[in-house]
Parts: sequence; structure tokens; C-alpha cells
Amino acid sequence: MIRAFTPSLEVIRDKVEAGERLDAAEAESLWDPALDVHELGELANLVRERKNGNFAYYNINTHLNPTNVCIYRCTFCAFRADLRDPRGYVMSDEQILDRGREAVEAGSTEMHIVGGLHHQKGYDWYLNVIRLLHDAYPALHLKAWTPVEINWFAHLTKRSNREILLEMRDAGLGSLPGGGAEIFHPEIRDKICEHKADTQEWFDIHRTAHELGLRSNATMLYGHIENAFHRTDHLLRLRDLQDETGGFQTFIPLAFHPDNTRLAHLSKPSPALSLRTMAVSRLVLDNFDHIKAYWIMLGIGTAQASLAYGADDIDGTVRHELIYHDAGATTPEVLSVDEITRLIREAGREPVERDTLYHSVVRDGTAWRSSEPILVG
Ligand code: V47
Repeated sequence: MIRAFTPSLEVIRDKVEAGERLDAAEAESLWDPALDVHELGELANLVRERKNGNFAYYNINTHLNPTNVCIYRCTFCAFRADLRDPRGYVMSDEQILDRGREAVEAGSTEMHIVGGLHHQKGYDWYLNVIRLLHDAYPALHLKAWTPVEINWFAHLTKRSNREILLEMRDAGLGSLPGGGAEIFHPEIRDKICEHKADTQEWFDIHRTAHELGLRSNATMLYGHIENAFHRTDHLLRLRDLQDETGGFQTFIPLAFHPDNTRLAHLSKPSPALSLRTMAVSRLVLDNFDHIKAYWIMLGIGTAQASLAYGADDIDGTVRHELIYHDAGATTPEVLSVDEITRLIREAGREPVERDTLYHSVVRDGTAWRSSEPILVG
């Protein structure tokens, strides 16, 4: 069947096929429900295959949230706890090292570390998390702390973000995860997380990290009180910094999970919005190599479909994820390598195990090594 394209989709198709950048108005038009989500997906898939062929990347990773006690009260967060809340916890050094051992025994190449900002823990406690793990398990890549934490450490110590990042890097920090981005536009940010690191701080910290040679990721929390304008603004701000530094590796759209949050009256974003967000992200972020469909929060079905709507990565096997499961995610807590590679193959893609910095991983029994950087077209 031949479909009649809306004029704007024709313009977009021509630009995407020619490898030209979409401008702000074109980017915002992609959210218009009049533009068929599957046609957008087809265009996003063109870009995805141009950049990453038929590969779909995954890694073997473990999460560590050393404390859930947090001074901030972001409206979307179900994970945080007050200081005297019975749900509140702080992990001991021994528990942190146990998690590292478990990660290594499970073959993890990466530990993803984020947590609450505990009222009574100083900067040294957080620095020690990195030092302990790196000294004991130097091959484990520590992808840790968002700008929200870095900004808090700078505030606590009255030192610069650069000094904090340098000290963390020297202690074993390998890269920064993409969290804390939420929605950058102040109309929304001021309503959902007014106290924590603001947009300018988020960008300054990623810029500084990139200058220091640390790669990082970026996220966007969608499907709550934001609209198409705010999402477009978010993507364009990221595209601008990437033009400047080239330091971002992956963009991860995060679907809002409302359970147990102060926004519990909202419904979850639909799979159709998730697929559109994946496609729009791929089309607008022309300077990002990778778009990740985080299966934990999308659910396995939507994550599989996302591999045809612009995504080329589905994160990892993941063990000990808490942030989404506290907010009602019903996905499993871990997938085995067999399960993750099967779901990639079922979606028609070729699974490639990567490390955090997108080198392919070669395994020989229980030993592994990072090999060639994965070449992106
Ligand atoms: O910044 C918190 C989000 C983020 C909820 O870099 C929620 O590879 C939905 O950044 N519903 C942290 N989202 C997680 C994160 C991440 C995840 C996976 C991979 C990477 C990476 C980074 O989680 C927060 C916030 O945007 N979040 N609560 C919720 N109820």
C-alpha cells in the first residue's frame, strides 16, 4: 500500500536520506501524532543501520546503589528514602566489596553506581566506594555518579567540579552514567526536581568530564508532565554539547514509571510513545553513535521492537536494579547472556558483547578482554 506522506514527513525523509541535520522546527514536528510512528521508525532505522549495521550491543553489568537515603525529594523518584525511614539503607564497605566480588564472578565488565545524597555521609565516603572497588577489582569499569552527585560533592567540599572529577578519576572512576538529566527545560525541571543540580550544572559537569577524557551517557525522563516542546529542547541541548566535545557515547530515553512516586496519579507512557521517542532521538541526535533501549524500564517486548526504531543497544544483563523496580517495573531483575542474546536474535539483530567504552569483548572461559573499538559508520 502506498501511503500519502504529510508534507513535513517528505521533507524529513529527504533530509534523513541525504544525511542532513534536522532543524529545531523539524525536530519538534516529529512528535506530531499525524506523523505515523512506524514511518518514523523506518527512517530512524535507516540511520541506525547506517551507524551500526545489524549489530545490537549489550554488556554484562551489575548495579550498585550504596544508599537510598537522599536529601532531595524529586517527584518522580520511588527509590529515595528519608534519613529515619525504615526503608532507608546504607551499605557497609563489606557489602560493597561483596557486590564487587559477585559482579566479577558473574563475568561483569561494568558496575553502574548511583545513589542517594545521604545527609550524614561526607564526600570521602563516596570517594571510598570508588577506591574500594577499583583497588579490589581493577578490571571492573566503574560507571559512576551523575552530575547531581558531583555537584553535591563540590558543594560539600567547596572544591570545583573539575577537582572532584579528577580525584574520582584517579581513584578509579571510568565514566559517567546518563542520569540526573530528567527534563532540562526549567518549566518542567523546576516542578519535578527543583533543588538538585540545574541544567547548566549538568552540562558543565559533562563538559568538564569530557575535557578530562571521561566519556559519559545522557538520558531523558519522558512520559510525565513534559510535552513535545520540552523533549525537543532537551535533545537539542544535548546535540549542541556533543557538537562541542564529542564525549557522549549513548543516549537513553527513560520511560517514566509512576508507582510509589508523588506522580502516581499519572499513567505510564504507552509503548507507542516509547517507540516514537526512540525514533525521534535517533533522528535528532545525529552526532550520537548509540541509542539505548533500556529493557529494564521498557519491558522486553518494547525493547525488542526498539531495535527496529533507532536503538542499537539494550544495556546489559543487569543485576540488583532498584530505581525502576521500586517504581513498579515488572521486568526481571536480571537476564542471562543466553536470554539477552536470544531476545536480540529474535528481533533480527546480531548480538555483540561490548564493554562500557564500546570495545567488543572477547571471552575465553571465565577470562575476558576488551578487543577492537567497535567501528561506527
Ligand atoms: O536520573 C528515577 C530515572 C535515572 C524513575 O548511563 C526514573 O547507561 C522512570 O540514568 N521512572 C537514573 N525513571 C537511571 C539512569 C540510567 C539507567 C540505565 C542506564 C544508564 C546509563 C543510566 O532514572 C534518573 C531518573 O531520570 N528515574 N525514577 C521513575 N520512577
